Amino acid sequence: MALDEFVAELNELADTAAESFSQAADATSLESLRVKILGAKSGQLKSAQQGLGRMDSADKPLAGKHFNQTKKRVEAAYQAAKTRLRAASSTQAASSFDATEPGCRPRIGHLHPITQTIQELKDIFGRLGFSVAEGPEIEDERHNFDALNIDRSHPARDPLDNFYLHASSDGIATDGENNMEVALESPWLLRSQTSTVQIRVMEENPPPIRIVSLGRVYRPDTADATHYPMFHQIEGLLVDTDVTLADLKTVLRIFCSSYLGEDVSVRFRPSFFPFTEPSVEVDMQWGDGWVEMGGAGMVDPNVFRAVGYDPEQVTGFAFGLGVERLCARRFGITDIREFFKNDIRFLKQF
Ligand code: FA5
Repeated sequence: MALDEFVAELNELADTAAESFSQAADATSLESLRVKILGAKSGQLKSAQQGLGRMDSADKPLAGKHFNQTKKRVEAAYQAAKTRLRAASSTQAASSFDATEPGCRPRIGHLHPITQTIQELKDIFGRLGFSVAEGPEIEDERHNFDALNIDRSHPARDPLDNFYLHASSDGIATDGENNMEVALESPWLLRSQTSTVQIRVMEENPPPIRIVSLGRVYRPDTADATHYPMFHQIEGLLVDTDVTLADLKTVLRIFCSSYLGEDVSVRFRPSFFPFTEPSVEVDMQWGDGWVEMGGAGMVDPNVFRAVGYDPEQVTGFAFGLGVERLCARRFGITDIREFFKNDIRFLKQF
């Protein structure tokens, strides 16, 4: 094959290919053109390359050079067409955006129902003149037991009924670093009740006192519909002169009606707590029956003495209610374990 003829053939192939690529209307037709012209097995360029073999050997270097230039030109034309079609399709996508179509509503998170309940309880008691006090979840025995008139032999201190930290109630702790048993003056535990905060508030403030404290407490209870090993309590403490059990009942009844939004009956049953005298169990009506919401009573004189108050001068009432049970009562939830499963189908109802 003569060199002139080969060059003319390649030039024509390149012109036609550039023309065809520039006219390709969409990605599918561009792809079939690519296969027809640049295809590795039987594309036009491949067939033209076979002409090289038939050249005189003197012409081969020049012919080869020309073939490579042609190939580059054709490939460049293909790339240009590809870029052109891609740009066109994204403009088309942008112009097909319809601002009047209804959007997908983003899912907005919210506070956990127990956190919402805590905020609402603080609001209600705030309106009744109670301020909010805080206390630590890791406590010493003085605040969880001693100052609350729970003596050393009381079963409430049993290690099986409490989460002691590194320690048993006999004051022996394991020193993790040295792996030795060390005596602790007062072992620590996860508080089993928010009554600890009564002590902390009275230690730091003179009477009168009117506080609520809300937070987590821990007990090794088996989880069931009304129990969980970690739960929340709301503690209330009112100390003044001439406080009576009637005041306690009135405050609790107003609170229950405010929180549950109806005239709820509250029932007191005689009970015993070392830190109140007399003590009562507080029940609220639920349908035809009653549910136990917490304990309450008049602050025991020994508790006043433990914090340096004079029981001849002051009287007071205290109560401690279960927050999960209150929230469950309000929303008709029959199993408090639902609060801790973190099942979004349950949580999103609140
Ligand atoms: C107390 O914890 C006393 N500190 C309450 C108190 C305070 C009495 C002030 C007098 C003066 P009790 O152990 O009964 O009492 O618990 C109070 C409430 O916490 C229960 O009525 C219940 O509503 C809730 N509760 C108790 N254990 C659990 C648990 N495992 N899971 C969920 N709620 C619980």
